[in-house]
Amino acid sequence: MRISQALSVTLHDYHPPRDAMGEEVLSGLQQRQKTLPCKYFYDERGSALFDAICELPEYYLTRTELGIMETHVADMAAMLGPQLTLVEPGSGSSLKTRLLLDHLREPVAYVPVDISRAHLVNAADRLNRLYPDLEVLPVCADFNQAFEVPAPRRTAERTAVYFPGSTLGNFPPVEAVPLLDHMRRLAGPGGALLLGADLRKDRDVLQRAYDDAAGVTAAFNLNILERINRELDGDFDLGRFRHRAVYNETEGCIEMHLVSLGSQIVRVSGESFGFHDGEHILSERSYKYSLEGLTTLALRAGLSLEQHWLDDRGYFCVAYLKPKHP
Ligand code: AVJ
Repeated sequence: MRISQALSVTLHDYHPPRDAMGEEVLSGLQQRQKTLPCKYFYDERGSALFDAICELPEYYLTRTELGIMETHVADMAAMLGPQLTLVEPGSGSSLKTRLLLDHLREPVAYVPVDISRAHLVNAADRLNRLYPDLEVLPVCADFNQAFEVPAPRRTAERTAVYFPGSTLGNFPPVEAVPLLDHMRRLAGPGGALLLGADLRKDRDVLQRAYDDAAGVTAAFNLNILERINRELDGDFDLGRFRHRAVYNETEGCIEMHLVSLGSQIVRVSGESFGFHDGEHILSERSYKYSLEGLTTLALRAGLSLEQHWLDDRGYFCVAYLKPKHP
């Protein structure tokens, strides 16, 4: 871990080495079902495209979650309590966080954790200027790997982990349980978790949210190939892959694919990968939950769902979770 000064904030840097991406990408492409880890969507362009996705009419998630937050933020802040250290894994642009910060009583520190360093530092710097009484302590890390929450100068009453945006949905249940368990440990025995989760719903609504008319999600999906070309010496022909989003009803998840148009051979870091016509790379899974499913998942991670808030259509859920055995 490196500690450095970036803009107005001190950065705790656990950024994985560059070859970590190479290893994960190559091993994903070597599998029978070729896959790419979705965390690598978020280079600078990918992060900007994701911000654009959040504004799309079809992408109801961000808007709906924000609506739930706006309506119930006072309740949430009351449950979270005063003098908090708020940790946010996968903080991105920290858009929803401000609403929460504005309602918390005397929050002590905000710890945004993100893999995209430039995006993280900019967001942290902005918040640091906006909230002079708050200690903003950005951590650059893959939040699924080990990192420590930097100690704020003032001691906090408790630690809460804010995990909005249905980021949890990117993890299949076998990975979601250890991840939630990790967050429970970050929060500690007296801590809490505020979690945003997308709920199961009509297939067409879901598929449109991941295959918008303007093609922003398609550009977001294809951008991972461009990143591989640039950073891992790849030669993907972006005109020969097509974006596809399908709802897998059995698994309860949206799958994003990159479909090969024709048979072709692609080289990445000196290795060759053959594609036949119509073969696809699985680039992202986005799990959708039922309330019961979410409750059981949380229980398996030692967390009990104490309270939850929904929008009128029941599209999205924000849940307040506490360690089962404090
Ligand atoms: C950032 C994981 C919540 O799954 O909805 C948006 C990512 N992918 N459109 C999601 C995403 C395609 C997003 N999460």
